[in-house]
Amino acid sequence: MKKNILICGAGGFIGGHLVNYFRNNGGFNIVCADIKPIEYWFQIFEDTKKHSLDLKEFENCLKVTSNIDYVFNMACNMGGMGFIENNKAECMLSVLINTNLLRACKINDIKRYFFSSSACVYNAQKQKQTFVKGLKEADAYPAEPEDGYGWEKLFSERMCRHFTEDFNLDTRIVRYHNIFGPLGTYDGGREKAPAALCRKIINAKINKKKDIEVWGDGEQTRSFLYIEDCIEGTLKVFNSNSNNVFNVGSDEQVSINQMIEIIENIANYKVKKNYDLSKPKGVRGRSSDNTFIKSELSWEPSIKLKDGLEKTYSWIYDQIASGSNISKFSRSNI
Ligand code: GKE
Repeated sequence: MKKNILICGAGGFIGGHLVNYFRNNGGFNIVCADIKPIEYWFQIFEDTKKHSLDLKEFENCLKVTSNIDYVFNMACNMGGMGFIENNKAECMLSVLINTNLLRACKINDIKRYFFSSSACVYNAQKQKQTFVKGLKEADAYPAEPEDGYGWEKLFSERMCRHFTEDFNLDTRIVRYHNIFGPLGTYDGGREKAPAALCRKIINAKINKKKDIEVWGDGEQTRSFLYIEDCIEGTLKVFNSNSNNVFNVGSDEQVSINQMIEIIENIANYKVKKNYDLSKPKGVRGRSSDNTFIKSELSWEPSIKLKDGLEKTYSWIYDQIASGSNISKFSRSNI
């Protein structure tokens, strides 16, 4: 008997790649749900059942989880710092998605529930310097997460835990650390730094411009995880027997200026960096400590930042060169 899998947020970046993973690793009936109209979904597959509906509504959660075995909640209103710093209430409303999905999963007796949390839950005091020590899972407490988005993710992690403890709902949780790759947002306001800086350098090269705008002073540091490693780590955690929270992130920490240099080399085009300190900067330094997932699940990411950026740059270049600038990947209002 084929198992039935529901991917919430299937119209988005990570959700779309997850659907594709399950399509290529057969044996599942795949049900997709996303608030966006289907024509705006980043990846649309004929051989999946698709629902365009708002999962903040309990009735919709009940409907899509009926007769489902496994649920992946990849759905939330989010984006890079440019979005989450300016849409704190909207990001917190994603708590309705996770809450109502958990309630519906309990009623529909789902076998396992996956929640996509974020590195934005980590204590801000531990991210005050550049090239900080990698964040371990315990570093989320004492709690001082990113305002808005980070608090929702941390609260929703705890709700998952209590649904496991009180109602025996089997849950899995990962904290993603800035996932990037093709078939994601690269413009419009929700994009994160890797795609944004690829886009800026591509546009400078195409238009023979010599400079780009960089948010902050460029010395802030991050680690960035390529989408293929993200999917692999996600399945490692989902298929494990552990209800613990796991980092799914890279420990290859770089400054934004260093990432720009990697992209310049990919583009074979040097740019002058105009730093705008008024733009959203987020934390000063962040990276993933992968000790726990390595010891528990014998897994760690394997794709280097440079290799992931090459694939991402090339995909964004094709999008821009083909004139699909108004593409669904460069809109923020949906
Ligand atoms: N988005 C963007 N666009 N960021 C830029 C740009 C630009 O053109 N230029 C420089 N940056 C800098 C930002 O100021 C920030 O310091 C750093 O790159 C990373 O920004 P980001 O990728 O938008 O987001 P963050 O890593 O700060 O935070 C994100 O973390 C994720 C989890 O790791 C969040 O926005 C969520 O997307 C998510 O929680």
